[in-house]
Amino acid sequence: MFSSNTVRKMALCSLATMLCGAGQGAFAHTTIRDQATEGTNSYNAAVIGHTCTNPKNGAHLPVVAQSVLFPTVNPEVVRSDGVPTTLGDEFSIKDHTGTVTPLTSLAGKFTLIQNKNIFAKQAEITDAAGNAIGFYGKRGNLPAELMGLVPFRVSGITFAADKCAKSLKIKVAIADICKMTFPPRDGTANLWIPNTTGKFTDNAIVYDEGKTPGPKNGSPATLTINRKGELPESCGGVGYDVTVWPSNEDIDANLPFPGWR
Ligand SMILES: [Cu+2]
Repeated sequence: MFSSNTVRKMALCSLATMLCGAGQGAFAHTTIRDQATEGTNSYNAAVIGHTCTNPKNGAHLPVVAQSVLFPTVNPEVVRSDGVPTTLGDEFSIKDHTGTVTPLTSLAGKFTLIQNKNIFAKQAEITDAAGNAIGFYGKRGNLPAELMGLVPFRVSGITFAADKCAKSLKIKVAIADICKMTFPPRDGTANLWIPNTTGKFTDNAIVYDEGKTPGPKNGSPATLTINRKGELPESCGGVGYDVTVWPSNEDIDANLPFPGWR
């Protein structure tokens, strides 16, 4: 017997004629459009790959709102070789005056680009210092059979010349909302977050079919920034990837927005 979640995932797969099983397909879920290269500002977008499906009858609902959150509150920074590190050890950022400083936080490194083709109301989500840490859109309408692009800018991030990071992978927490119910239930929103949290408790809208519920087993979007050129000679050809994950407290505090909290 199919669970409602199985039926929902099957409906999503047939809707977009895509492989949903692995949950990582280029056209599955909500993703980040492009990989970026270190050192230059880049123009990117959140790609809404599909809308919500009512688990009872399989009906597809338009996306009416969205929240996008970059990890800034106690993020977990993980090196693929297991060596402990920090963002500031691996990366730096150049401000508009040309001053280079260690990248201590991702706050303020993303800017929402106005584009009202989906959401009539757009705003940034900011921290106490006024830095953008994400953004939301509401009063929107993305029909179920279409895909959506929500553009934003990423500040140029530079890789430390004496370190061996090949890429920076930023895990982005996203909620695509079809009904403004809070907390969301299966069918009212799709949650692209690492795992369930204190506020977002429904396994059915966090984990793909067949995935074991648990830490980092959800499907957040990934923004990848790649090192430009070869690794430094001192790396001996061996590099690693650095992944930044949002904390549960960050998601609970900052993914909700006025009208959906
Ligand atoms: Cu999907």
